[in-house]
Amino acid sequence: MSQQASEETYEHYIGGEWTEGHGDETFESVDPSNQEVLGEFHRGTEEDVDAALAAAKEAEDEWAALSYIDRAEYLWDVYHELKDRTDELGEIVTKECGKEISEGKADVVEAAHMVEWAAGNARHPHGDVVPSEIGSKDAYMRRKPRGVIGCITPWNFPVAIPFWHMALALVEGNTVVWKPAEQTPWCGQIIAEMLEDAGVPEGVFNMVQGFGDAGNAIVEDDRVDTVLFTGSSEVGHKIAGKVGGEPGKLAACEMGGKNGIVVTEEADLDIAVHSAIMSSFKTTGQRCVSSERLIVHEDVYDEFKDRYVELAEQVSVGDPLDEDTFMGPMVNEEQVEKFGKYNDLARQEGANVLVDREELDDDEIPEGHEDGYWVGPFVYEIDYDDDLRCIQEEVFGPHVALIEYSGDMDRAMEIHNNTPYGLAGAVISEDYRQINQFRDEAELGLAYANLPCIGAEVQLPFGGVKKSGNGYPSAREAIEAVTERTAWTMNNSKDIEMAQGLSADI
Ligand code: UN1
Repeated sequence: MSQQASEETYEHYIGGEWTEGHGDETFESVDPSNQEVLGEFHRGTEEDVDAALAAAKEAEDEWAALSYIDRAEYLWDVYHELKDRTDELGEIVTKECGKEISEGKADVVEAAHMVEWAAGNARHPHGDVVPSEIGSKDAYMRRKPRGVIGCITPWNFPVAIPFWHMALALVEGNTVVWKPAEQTPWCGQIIAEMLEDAGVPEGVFNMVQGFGDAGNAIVEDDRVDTVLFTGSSEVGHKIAGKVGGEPGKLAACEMGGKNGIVVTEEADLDIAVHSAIMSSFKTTGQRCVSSERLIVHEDVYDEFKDRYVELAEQVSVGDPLDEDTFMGPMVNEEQVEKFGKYNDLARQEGANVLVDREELDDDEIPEGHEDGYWVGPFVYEIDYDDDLRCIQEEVFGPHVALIEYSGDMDRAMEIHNNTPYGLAGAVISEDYRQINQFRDEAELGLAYANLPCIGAEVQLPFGGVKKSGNGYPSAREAIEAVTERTAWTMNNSKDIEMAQGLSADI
């Protein structure tokens, strides 16, 4: 696919074939910086998902019978392609989801890292040798593929997250049915072309473009052994609830957060301000790890506030392909509206607004991009109260609350942990005791010290606790969701001897 909008209507990839599928409807991929149409895509139906699952099921045994190393070979081709085409694909990511160009490229780099990690994993040991109570017994744990993995991925990392889900699942011997986000079908198309070009056997990898109804058909089908989901809390909770009730089926979901940064009285304020700006405004606040709560000690509050506000007023919003841009547009109108609603809610709940760039001035909007989904930072301070919705609910935008606290780290941790979520967070401090308290007490899947709370590397587990997720659909820990374990025990003697002192006499 070229970088220009095309006359072609793009198809699903099912059983090694490109197909229009069963439905008549199409949908468009739209550049959020100017509403230019980037391509038209067939919208998948339940019948298309059915066909993809049938293909995945049929390919299952042959794929599982290959060695890990043979399966990984296909992924190495994809790895080299991602490396060779990082700049080109990074621009496509930026065009399709609006994040600025260094982030577009980083998305592709992260995908390459994930594929490298998963393919390299093929040569790593895959089980545990376990001691037995009986000298003549061998015991060990084997991993086997689960079968068919259904993957549903979000628009904000349209290349990296699909590979978080799929690279390891494939190397471990599963077949895959994937639905890319409806906002980023172009990236979906390119990934499917890459796997096709790498020669992945037909049926092993299948892609159905579309919306929630197609996603739902994946979630509800009994042929799917594991559902991997990364996306909104609302959808993730439904999936976890549905799949959780079915024995034999697994769901690993990674959802949102209301991520906090604690700036203590011992903080280096250069690090604090820099980390907070990065965490709040990169990706225009649209990472699941973006920070919307800054919890700052009273001794440093005024200085931190002045410096943070000054920078938030200045961060450049603009054409995401321009290397000087810090924040691109939001992804669509719906996100802009949600951002506006939460800004209003904060006002109603008593916010003292410090930066209001919700609506940009005309001269801030880049020429030729008047139709983009533009917003700038919205920053406020608010007296802390447990019940305030604006500091409890995820906005997924550049909406940031400054919360002043007094007292010690116990108070900071109380405020920090008082959200339903537990994805990412950071502490900024020069005092190792405070840092260690944060490490030990923060209810988080990803915790940082003296860093932004974004930018995790793929070789670390990525996922949340509390309402941020169940299981890990991504990175290292995803092995638990895409493999089954068999505890294997073998007797090497002619006698039967039992553990726990159980008598074997008949
Ligand atoms: C997301 O926030 O939606 O840790 C994914 C990071 C990236 C992945 C973010 N590696 O910021």
